[in-house]
Amino acid sequence: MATNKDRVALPPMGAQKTNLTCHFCIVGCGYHVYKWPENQEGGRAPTDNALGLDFRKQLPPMSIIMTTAMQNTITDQDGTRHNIMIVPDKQCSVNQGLSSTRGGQLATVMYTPDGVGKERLRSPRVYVADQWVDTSWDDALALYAGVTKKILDNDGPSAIAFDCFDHGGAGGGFENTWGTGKLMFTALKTPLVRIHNRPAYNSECHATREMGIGELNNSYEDAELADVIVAVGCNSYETQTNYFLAHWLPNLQGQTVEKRKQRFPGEEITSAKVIFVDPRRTPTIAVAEQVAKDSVLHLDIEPGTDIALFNALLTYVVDQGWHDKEFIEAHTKGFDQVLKANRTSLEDASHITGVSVEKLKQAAEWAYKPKASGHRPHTMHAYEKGIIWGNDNYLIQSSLVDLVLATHNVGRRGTGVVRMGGHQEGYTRPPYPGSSKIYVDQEIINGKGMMYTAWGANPFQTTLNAEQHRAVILKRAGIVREAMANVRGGGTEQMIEAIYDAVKNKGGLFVANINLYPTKLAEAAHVMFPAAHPGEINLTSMNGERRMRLSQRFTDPPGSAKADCLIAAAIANTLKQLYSTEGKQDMAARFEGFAWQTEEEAFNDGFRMAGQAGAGPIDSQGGTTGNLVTYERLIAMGNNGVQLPAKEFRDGKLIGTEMLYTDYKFDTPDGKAEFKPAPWPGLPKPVAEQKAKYKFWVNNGRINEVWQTLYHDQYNEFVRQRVPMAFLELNPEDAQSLNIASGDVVEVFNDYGSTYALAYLEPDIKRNQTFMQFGHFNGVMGDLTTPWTDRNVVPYYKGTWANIRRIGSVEVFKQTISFKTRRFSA
Ligand code: MGD
Ligand code: MGD
Ligand code: F3S
Repeated sequence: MATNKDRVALPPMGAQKTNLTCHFCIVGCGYHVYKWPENQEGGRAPTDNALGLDFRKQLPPMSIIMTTAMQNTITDQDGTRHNIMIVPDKQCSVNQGLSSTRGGQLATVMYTPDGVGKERLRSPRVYVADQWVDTSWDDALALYAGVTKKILDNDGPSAIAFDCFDHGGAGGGFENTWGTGKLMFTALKTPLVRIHNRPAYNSECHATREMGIGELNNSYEDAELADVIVAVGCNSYETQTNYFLAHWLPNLQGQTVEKRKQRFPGEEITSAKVIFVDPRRTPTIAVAEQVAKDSVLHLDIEPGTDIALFNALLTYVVDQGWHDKEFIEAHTKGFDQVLKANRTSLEDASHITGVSVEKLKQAAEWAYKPKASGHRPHTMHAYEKGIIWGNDNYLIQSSLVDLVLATHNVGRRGTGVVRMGGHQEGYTRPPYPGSSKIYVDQEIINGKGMMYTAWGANPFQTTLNAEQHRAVILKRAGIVREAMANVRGGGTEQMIEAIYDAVKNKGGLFVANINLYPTKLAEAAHVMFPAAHPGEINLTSMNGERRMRLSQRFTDPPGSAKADCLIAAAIANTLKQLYSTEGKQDMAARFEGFAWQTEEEAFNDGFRMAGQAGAGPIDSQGGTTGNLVTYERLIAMGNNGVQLPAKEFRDGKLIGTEMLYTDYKFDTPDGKAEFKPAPWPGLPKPVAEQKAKYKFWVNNGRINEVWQTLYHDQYNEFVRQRVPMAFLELNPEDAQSLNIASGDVVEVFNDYGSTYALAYLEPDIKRNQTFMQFGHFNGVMGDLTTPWTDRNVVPYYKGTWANIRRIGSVEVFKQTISFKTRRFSA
């Protein structure tokens, strides 16, 4: 195991060196990959190793971050074995040489037959009778495309469902969103599509976009320039780690004061401050308090009450006259109506949010009161899943951006109202042919749809109301499995007939899984296709400051795994062939345009051509930068890439855009930003019902060590030993009353479902509140979430209540897991 290695082989001079953007979170840290033959090793003198560092003596602190997890030995398809080392790039402006506990293991998760990737899909697989068997691409494609065609011909595209990624990084990228999008929307034309993290094909940011403000509008440097950062529902130390460490903390620690003075001459510059809006004292808050206690304010609101908070701050700020009247007058519309609709006193807000009037006033003074020099503070507002998956996504974002607009905290350096982000972005697709209001999970639960393809997504561990969703899919997929088992020696045609009969007449659902690993979806699926991730393929994506990079291929995918865009092409080409053979040229024509042999060809067809033609981004702000950006130019730009939209190519360099809206031309037809009314709505009924009935709020989300559904991590001893089951942080006094100790397994249950979790006592969790890790294969939190969504079908994943019951003690957990507080207390 990588974790047990006790030495690191240095890359020799001449080792192959390529760029890799960490394919996990939005931050997109830059890494270098060194690759060299297994039997070679560099020397310790700086002239003897490719890192150019002198290992003969103690290196100065932070010269390089290098751990054994950053090294691996891989085998290419020609049988040659190579050492690889994947180390953070000091010259990358994003991470400046830092790695996270997740990105620090990029080498470890690369495929090896006996390492983390040992369970990777290496060839297509079909479910025959009662087992998974490997098969050829031709066989699996004939079955998948055959069923698709039968349904398309007889029942139309609306019966063909997809749950598909829409982002950058692994399971995404501009190449792959284009490839899948072209298949789903131009060729198949199906509207029954949901995005991997929500049950419809919609945006996470309807309101801000309608208000004219795209959600990635500043640079990471703006966090270094801000006087105040308002961090709403984001736990950035654990979830956007190196953005927080390399750009927020230096500002909080006063290291950017000189830079700020130079950028804003004449302005009063004092130590920067941060205001956290989160019901929970997060590890991020604990870290910030460690380094700059007096500069941290925590507004520990009652769950789901952000709207009342922002409305009260808006009301107070305007009553104090701290708003920017000229900006409002010149560049916005709707201010007066919103002021009326959102009016909330500090006292009322205090009552709703549970935060004292004094604290609310202090927050307003820090963030919005003009400085002694008369200048308006530069206040950056950052938000993520605490409000995106919060109590009414649309209204919260409206109320937040209302406050931001009134105080002119957009379009000026050191400001911005931005998503902190989840994955990198990589959106480029033809227009979606349906209504963004189709609640796909409910359609499936209600028996609609005949086939369902999960593409780089795992709804079994992550969707809302997950228990019912899983139960229905398993049942419907079981009908198809039974029908398939009865076809013996009949060939593909007969199999397609049997499947079609099961989905048409018996309520069945044909399920395909296109993934790196089998995952829990294998319990339902009938066919699986093996995908490849960055490093095994070339892939472009952009990070949270719209910085686009190319991750270069440096090894082969396992077996016959392929880039998702090439899987989409293979499906389309098979369908084209089937229609041509039948003489249906009009249908065959729909599946034309997939003759790509490489990821680069898909990129040139998608990002470059479609971007140029203005394909509307749903969840990305790449802009229509079209053919300025090529693979060759991106390689030359290295790990610093270019911030989209790219403006020009000059002197061998791509020139990008640091901040949006500096010209105050917002994304509305008349260019004016639009205030939006957002009166406080209370909790949604199904959520309020659970709250009335059950004792504990089950807050939920991420922890540092784990990436998403643990698709790699579950095979990585380092992570699996730490987190073998979903953590449930709870208050020690609550735990005592339930006779629960750290390391106990507990049942968490409500009207929607029941799941198990690993109790982790944490004094910083308030009474009657808990925090459960989402997405774990061993304890699915989503089983407890209500099916409620807002008017745009955006879920409230963070809001549900449940009861807790001790199940028992698992000795191995108690013996091997540390239950030390994760809050870095002194
Ligand atoms: P992931 O683990 O990211 O979870 O939900 P998902 O997106 O379903 O799933 C990615 C899948 O793609 C994995 O199975 C992985 O093996 C596979 N994969 C990785 N790389 C590739 C690739 O290159 N190609 C292909 N084809 N497959 C690949 C996550 C979702 O969960 C998210 S992002 C959010 S923000 C939501 N958050 C959330 C929450 O906060 N609370 C609760 N309760 N539920 C939530 N659900 C949502
Ligand atoms: P979460 O843990 O989902 O992470 O990044 P974040 O949004 O930072 O939730 C953030 C916070 O919302 C929690 O601290 C929670 O207490 C708070 N919250 C809950 N309810 C409310 C509320 O009513 N109001 C407010 N203001 N806050 C509330 C998510 C991001 O992380 C995403 S989307 C992805 S896809 C990536 N996933 C990921 C991962 O799986 N692991 C790690 N380590 N990092 C990741 N980074 C990315
Ligand atoms: Fe990777 Fe950097 Fe995020 S190392 S997980 S992109 S903080």
